[in-house]
Amino acid sequence: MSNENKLPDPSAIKEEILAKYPPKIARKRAKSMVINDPELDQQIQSNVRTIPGIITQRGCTYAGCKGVVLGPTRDIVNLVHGPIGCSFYAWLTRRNQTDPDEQVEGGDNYMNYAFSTDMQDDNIVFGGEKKLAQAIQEAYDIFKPKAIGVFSTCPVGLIGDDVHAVSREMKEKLGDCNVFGFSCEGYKGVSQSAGHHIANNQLFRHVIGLDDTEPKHKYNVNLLGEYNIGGDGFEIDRIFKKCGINIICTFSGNSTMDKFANSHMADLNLVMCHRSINYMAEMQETKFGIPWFKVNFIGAESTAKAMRKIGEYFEDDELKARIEEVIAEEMPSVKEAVAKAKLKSDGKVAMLFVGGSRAHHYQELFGELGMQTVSAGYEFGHRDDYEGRKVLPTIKVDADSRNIEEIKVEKDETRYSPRASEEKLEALKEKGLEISDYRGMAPDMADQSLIVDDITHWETEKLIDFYKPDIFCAGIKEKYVVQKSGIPLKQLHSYDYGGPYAGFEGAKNFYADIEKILSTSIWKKIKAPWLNKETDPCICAEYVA
Ligand code: CFM
Repeated sequence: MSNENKLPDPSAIKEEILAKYPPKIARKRAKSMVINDPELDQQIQSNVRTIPGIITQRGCTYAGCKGVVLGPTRDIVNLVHGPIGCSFYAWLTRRNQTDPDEQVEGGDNYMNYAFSTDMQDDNIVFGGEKKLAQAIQEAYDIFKPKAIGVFSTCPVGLIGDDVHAVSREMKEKLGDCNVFGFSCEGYKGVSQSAGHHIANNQLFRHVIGLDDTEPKHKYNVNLLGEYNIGGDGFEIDRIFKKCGINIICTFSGNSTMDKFANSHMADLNLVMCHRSINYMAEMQETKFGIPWFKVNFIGAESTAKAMRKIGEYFEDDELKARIEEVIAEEMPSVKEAVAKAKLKSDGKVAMLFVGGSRAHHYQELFGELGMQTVSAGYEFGHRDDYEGRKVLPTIKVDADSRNIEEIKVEKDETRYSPRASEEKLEALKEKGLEISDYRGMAPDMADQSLIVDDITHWETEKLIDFYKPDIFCAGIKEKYVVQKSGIPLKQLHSYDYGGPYAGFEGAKNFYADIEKILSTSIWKKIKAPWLNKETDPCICAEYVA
């Protein structure tokens, strides 16, 4: 990515934004709004509580656990212990896809169901454990699934139902069904990030390592942090297959219980979304000796780079040659597509405010289109996602992060086997392959670009006025407000109705969709209703201390 163009200095707009907040809040928000200098180590406050009353983009811990990490797994019954709303609003809205026909056996697919204990007032008053046991039994009787995951919603934690005890009892009673619970109450952490961690822990405890079958392929990897939104995972699978590399398990797009159970037999872990799944990479490394490195399949160039890194790791000339062949086959149509889209996109400006990884990953795709990301941020990333893993030892553990269990993992006495020697890993590092590392988003962003963590609604409005971006990328909650301001919004969570955007084919889809968005003049013709003062008096509010 080019850091050559110096961007307009945003310090005045930053001051203007902060001036509207009460002093204490202004001081706090100032630490989460950083004018980037890629040469400096700047601290970006993140993973802290959202200020009450501020409109945030964030979701809850339950969403991160049930929706994000376990949601895309097709043959685990995901049973939500809670009121029905928590299930209804999490029912297939993330567009994670799965392919239940890919195996002759084990083609079960429960993703289109919404399983809930449907807690009522009397369960809140008298406890919901009996109802939970009944629901597990009922799901088992109807579907005979291999596994049932039980997800706690806020009231479960408040009334003290023990989902783990009920899960243990039911696992014993049923005999051939792995039942495990998650203490992922919505309020448990400051965002969905806590839910990712909880999900990683329980998957590691209850599922990983259950099946020691040796893989039959020569090169075996897991892809961590790829959730198959809009079919991204399918496109990555296609590329790996073409290169002759076997993905044992994708965590967790298009995944199954059996793939998780066998994933510890891989030679290498590839981390796509660092935020949601770095825990799994670390735990598998410690227990089984599987090294990991960061990859990005968003962007055709990044995809080629990731595949080459894998070739380097396996140190096999035949594999490296095959990877080069595949890249050479895929690239011509990519180049053609980007040249066409660039006629519209070159020199345009984007702002990206997405969860914990995509605000970084998608800067690559915009870069390929000749577009610059002037401002970006995560909803719930941690400092390491901005500043790189080098800051991990200096991150302060506060009361909120202490609340999330850190499981103690040790070498597996019989199954630990280092897949690569220390010397080999060192040699790869010398070659520039960042083993067990992630540099974060800030070093890749332009000088004077504005990084904002957990951006607020007020900040969004002011920054749109300041930057007048050609496109704003965020989610459904932001979409219509931004569009009413005359700026097109592309959803980077669900991809609206589009995708895949990963890999080579995905990049072409993205170029075409962005070209379409930039080619329409409709947004400039829109006048926000709140600007029409005669018919719609402006709604304003003042902070009262
Ligand atoms: Fe990882 Fe994700 Fe993301 Fe994420 Fe998410 Fe998502 Fe996201 Mo929405 S796992 S951090 S919790 S890349 S659901 S597939 S798009 S916020 S940037």
